[in-house]
Amino acid sequence: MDKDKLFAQALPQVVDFKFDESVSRVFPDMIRRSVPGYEAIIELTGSIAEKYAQPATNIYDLGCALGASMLSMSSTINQESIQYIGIDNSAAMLEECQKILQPVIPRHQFQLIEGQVEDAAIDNACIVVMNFTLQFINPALRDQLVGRIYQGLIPDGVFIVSEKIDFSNDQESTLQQQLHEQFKISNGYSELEISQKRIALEQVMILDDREQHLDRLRRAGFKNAVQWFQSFNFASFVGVKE
Ligand code: GEK
Repeated sequence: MDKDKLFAQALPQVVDFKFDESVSRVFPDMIRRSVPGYEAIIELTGSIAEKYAQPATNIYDLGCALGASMLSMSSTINQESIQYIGIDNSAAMLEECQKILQPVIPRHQFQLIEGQVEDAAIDNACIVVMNFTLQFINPALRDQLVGRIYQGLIPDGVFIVSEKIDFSNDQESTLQQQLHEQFKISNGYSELEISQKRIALEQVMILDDREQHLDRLRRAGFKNAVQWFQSFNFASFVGVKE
């Protein structure tokens, strides 16, 4: 696995972050060293999924990147009639994802689609996972997308959404950001890497706070929606369709 050094040198100009080939090559290292609780969320996605898996249905991983959530779910769910559908708009990510899933999930049981999650058709779903991807979707389109996810779930289906979150309280926001920055420093990122990455993400990653997430889930129809995880400014929520 290549080490993430994308922002290690001073760049003449920091451009908006793109999920291209240079990112797909270092992605596992980048996400583990940048997202506190990432491994726990991925592992627990598998555990939650085991409870909600239903035969002859679909499981969607929206913004699947290298397929970590699908891998985790496939390790806990043992149902051959389930179809895994990973959607991502980065060809580079999907190319790597294909190589990772191929030896683990039978070929007829998964499908990778290159496209915008905003346009994805979601149906007959027992589980929809969106780990760290809603934050990259245009905020004006988020309600509609979560509404379509709700519509595409079957009864007793679950939506898992994990995100970097904002805080309505400025003091909490500052402290959580500082703790996150320390997490990155402890994981070997320099001040320069942290600040250049922050600039690269500024325009492309727009955060919601906990209340905005829970309100959106409820507006979409999820009467039963909770936050189940938090590690500094990273959180995960579930909505169950009753
Ligand atoms: C994991 N879930 O390992 N449509 C489709 N894909 C998109 C869009 C879009 N509009 N915008 C961004 N992406 C994974 C990690 S990474 C999170 C997900 C991160 C894709 C993008 O190409 C990338 O692969 C993924 O969403 C976000 O749990 O890097 O912080």
